[in-house]
Amino acid sequence: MLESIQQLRQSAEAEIASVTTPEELEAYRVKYLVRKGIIARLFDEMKSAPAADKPVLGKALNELRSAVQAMFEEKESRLRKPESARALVDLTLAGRRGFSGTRHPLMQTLDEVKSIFVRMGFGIADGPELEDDYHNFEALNFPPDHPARDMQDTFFVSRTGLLRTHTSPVQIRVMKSQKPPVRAIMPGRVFRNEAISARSLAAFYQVEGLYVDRGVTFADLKGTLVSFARQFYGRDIKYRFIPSFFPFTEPSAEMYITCFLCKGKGCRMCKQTGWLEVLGCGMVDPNVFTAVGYDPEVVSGYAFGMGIDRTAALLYGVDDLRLFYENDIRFLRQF
Ligand code: 2NL
Repeated sequence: MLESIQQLRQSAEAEIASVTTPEELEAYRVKYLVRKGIIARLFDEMKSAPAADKPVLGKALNELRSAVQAMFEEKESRLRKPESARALVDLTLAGRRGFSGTRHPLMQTLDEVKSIFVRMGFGIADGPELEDDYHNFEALNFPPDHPARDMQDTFFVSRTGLLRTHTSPVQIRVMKSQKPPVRAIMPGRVFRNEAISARSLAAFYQVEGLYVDRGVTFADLKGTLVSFARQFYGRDIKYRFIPSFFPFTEPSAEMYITCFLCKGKGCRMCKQTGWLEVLGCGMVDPNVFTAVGYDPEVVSGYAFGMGIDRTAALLYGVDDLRLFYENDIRFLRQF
């Protein structure tokens, strides 16, 4: 009888391993564990065994019953709560707030500038960041060895190949490929060999604009740029134009607006002057028209340029331009 108890234990172990459904588990229970099951029957049989064998048989049967009971219970809990179910969502937990990204502050600023000019009838033009000496300097009235080139310390990649120092070469390409009238802005990245600091970067964004037609005057320039500044910086800004120099415009000017932080009284942002420089501009130099094949006796035009990084820094009160490129999520989430 001891042997058949041993065999039974082996078959019970083998059978429990093949149980995969609650129905099979119930059949297992009925086979081994109920009052008329195999184990109960063995207990009955034991009663007719010789008295001397009873303690050993009883012990073996008790062990068999607890082992089968344990295997049954383990399988039962596993079937009721499968492994995969333990990782399922707990519907009683509070929800977690999802994190969605935001537009980068530089791109928000660029988009706003673009949309104002597009509403005023400007197209948007694009061009290569890797340029040549002709499009970046020569056609823009920077003669070879002219000191104006020193203002833009340039990354040369070969004798004439260079990273554009402004987006003006795009305007040269646009004028060379189409006849006047031309009215477009050119946003993009530009590169200068500057020592990187809170106030200057070696790679930054710029938007330039150009309007060429018969009879375009400095009054058109002012009207358009003042309208832009009012939409971008606010209805009630005051402005001033101060004479300046650019090789590709004559006359040239810098546009200032009253500091929107202190309203012109003088503060840290405007360095106590009450004025903020917002862009450079001027009437396109006749030499530029000649270079692109336009007749300066027939057409005239204005052009302007502004740095987006500086503009965004002004607008958002950011005091270090490098923050825009570190991509620290704690900084970017504020915009
Ligand atoms: C500034 C000033 C300026 C232009 C850019 C330009 C382009 C052509 C012809 C004439 Cl093709 N002018 N661009 C003109 C005046 C100023 O930029 O401070 N930029 C950040």
